[in-house]
Amino acid sequence: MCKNCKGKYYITTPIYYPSAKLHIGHSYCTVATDAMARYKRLRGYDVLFLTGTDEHGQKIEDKAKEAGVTPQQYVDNIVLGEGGVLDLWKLMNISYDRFIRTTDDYHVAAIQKIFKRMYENGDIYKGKYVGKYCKPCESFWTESQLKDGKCPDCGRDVQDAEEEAYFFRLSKYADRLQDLLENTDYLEPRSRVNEMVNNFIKPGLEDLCVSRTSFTWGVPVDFDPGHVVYVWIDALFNYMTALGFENDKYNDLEAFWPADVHFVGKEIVRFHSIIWPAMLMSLDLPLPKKVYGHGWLNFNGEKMSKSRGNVVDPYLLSQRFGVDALRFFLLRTFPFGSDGNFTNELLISIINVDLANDLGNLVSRTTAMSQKYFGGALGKGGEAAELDESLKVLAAEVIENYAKQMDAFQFSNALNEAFRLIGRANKYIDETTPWILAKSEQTMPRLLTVMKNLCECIRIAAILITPIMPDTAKAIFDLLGVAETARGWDALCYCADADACWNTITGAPLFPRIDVEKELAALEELSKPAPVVEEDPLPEKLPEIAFDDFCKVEMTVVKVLTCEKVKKSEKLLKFTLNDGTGEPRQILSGIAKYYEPEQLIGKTLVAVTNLAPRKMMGQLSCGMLLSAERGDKLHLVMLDDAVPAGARLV
Ligand code: ME8
Repeated sequence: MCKNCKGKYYITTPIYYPSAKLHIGHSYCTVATDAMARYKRLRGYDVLFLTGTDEHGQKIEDKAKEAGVTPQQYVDNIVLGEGGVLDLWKLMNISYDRFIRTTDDYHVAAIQKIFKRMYENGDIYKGKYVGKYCKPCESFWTESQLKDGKCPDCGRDVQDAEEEAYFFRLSKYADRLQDLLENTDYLEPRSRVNEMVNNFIKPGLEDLCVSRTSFTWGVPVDFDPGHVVYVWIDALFNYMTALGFENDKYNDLEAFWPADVHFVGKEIVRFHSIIWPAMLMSLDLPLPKKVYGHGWLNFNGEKMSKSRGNVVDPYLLSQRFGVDALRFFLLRTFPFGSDGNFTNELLISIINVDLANDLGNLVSRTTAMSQKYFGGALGKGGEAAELDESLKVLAAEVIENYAKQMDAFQFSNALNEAFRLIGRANKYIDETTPWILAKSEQTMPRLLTVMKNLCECIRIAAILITPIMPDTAKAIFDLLGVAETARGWDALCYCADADACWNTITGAPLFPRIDVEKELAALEELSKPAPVVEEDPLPEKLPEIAFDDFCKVEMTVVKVLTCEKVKKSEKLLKFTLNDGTGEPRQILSGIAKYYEPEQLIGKTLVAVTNLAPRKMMGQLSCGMLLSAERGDKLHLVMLDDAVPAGARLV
């Protein structure tokens, strides 16, 4: 380990189901994990931050079928495609170190070995499963676990399930699990411990069904064809296979396992605090140090879900407000362990109050005054006063509290601390009235010190917000001309004395104030689901014809020589065409509604050239141009210009 390194730190997010595009709720956990990873890096830890996707299971198989693609194509599109999972994490500035997909070969092979090891040590055995299955949650339930006959997690209907299956001896670990939850800090917040112990362990843990035969999109049990491994075994072990457990792809197990913390949403705490440790116990492996179950983000008081049509789109919000503002909002507004209610009003208000008024204003006032009174250069000298001491004392207190809160995953409280310093600095401007100090030569030294104190408060606050708003912190450092070496945790000691110097510049406001009414209206408009375009009905089917009948139609490639509207007709265009014979051919076509004549000159079209000529509006039409029609839309059949005039369609 390097001399300055504080140690290893391994942190994970849940791996996401790529069954639909991710929404702001998914971003919540990943942004929190990213902030923690950045904080630990700032503190000098060697961090490994893992995220990824959980790609197997019946739900994915069903969705792929619906979409008419293979399950692999389906997940590839959501993970790698435009606007997919990887794009979203890039947009949200997620600094993950490793990304695992459970369809990765090394992971699949490792899961097969893990399953076999538990089979061989007797913890997995073959039996028959009779019970209930919730497809959306990929969860098995016993009759007694159901809530009003429905899935206790999501409240949806469950289906009967009966099949030959493998079981994991979960019951065997009940006592050890209860001890782990009750007598260690394994699971946080503590409020979740009672729920696990009282609702799941005390009523009696039943053995867990860990294989399925009714679908194929999963990791095959290699010693019993037809069975696929239960998705949660496949998914949970990602935390270890991504380090090299039972595979040669990576070699970090010794350095990073056990994980320091798994961040997970509250509804999957059960899997992480019962099934996961039990399987690790079965394999005699060290347990992760902590599982932290965060709350849910609802939207306007309701659970966010695609079927309700109320999912909040992180792309849209980042576009409107910037990624840092969104990251800040998520971590500043909702205490990490509790549920939160997302509303657009709240988002705008937090941006306006904290970011535009407090932080943004402090930075722009300070840089503007530094420019105005000192041309941006705050050199040596100055005159200190007693009042300055209060800033120094507060900064030390804020730094200490901030660290305590971050170490306890309380992002909201930690940010609160940083904003106490920002608020105090704003007040310091009002107390010291720099614009009055600037009026006299005699008070200029005092003004110099006031400006240095302001810069120092901002620099310290910027270090503290770095994990949450990395781009904003950098922008602030650049405005204040802070050296690289003064941007890290080790530079968190307050110094605004006579030797301190700054070279500030001014820039555009960091967070312009948002017009609430206008923005709410714009968001409402932009969030409206795209209008459903009703497909025109298919044209009626025609009776079958003999091949000979088809051969009677002469279809020839033609080039448009001239094209013009027919006088007094709204419908007709008159074409002169080169049909390869050397003689121009005239055809009238009722397509004036769809094309401007000039658009068509030079185009390569297809005409029926053995149709009996007929007169239209007094002019002769020798043939018919082919077009494709559905409902009220029409497109002329156009060919590549390389196809020569006179070529016959066969
Ligand atoms: O659970 N608010 O994947 P997932 C907050 N594949 N968090 C939310 C949320 C919301 N509105 N909606 C979802 C899975 N989440 C499994 C994990 S780990 C070995 C396997 C959170 O895509 C949810 O709580 O359904 C979970 O932690 C995460 O998003 C991924 O959910």
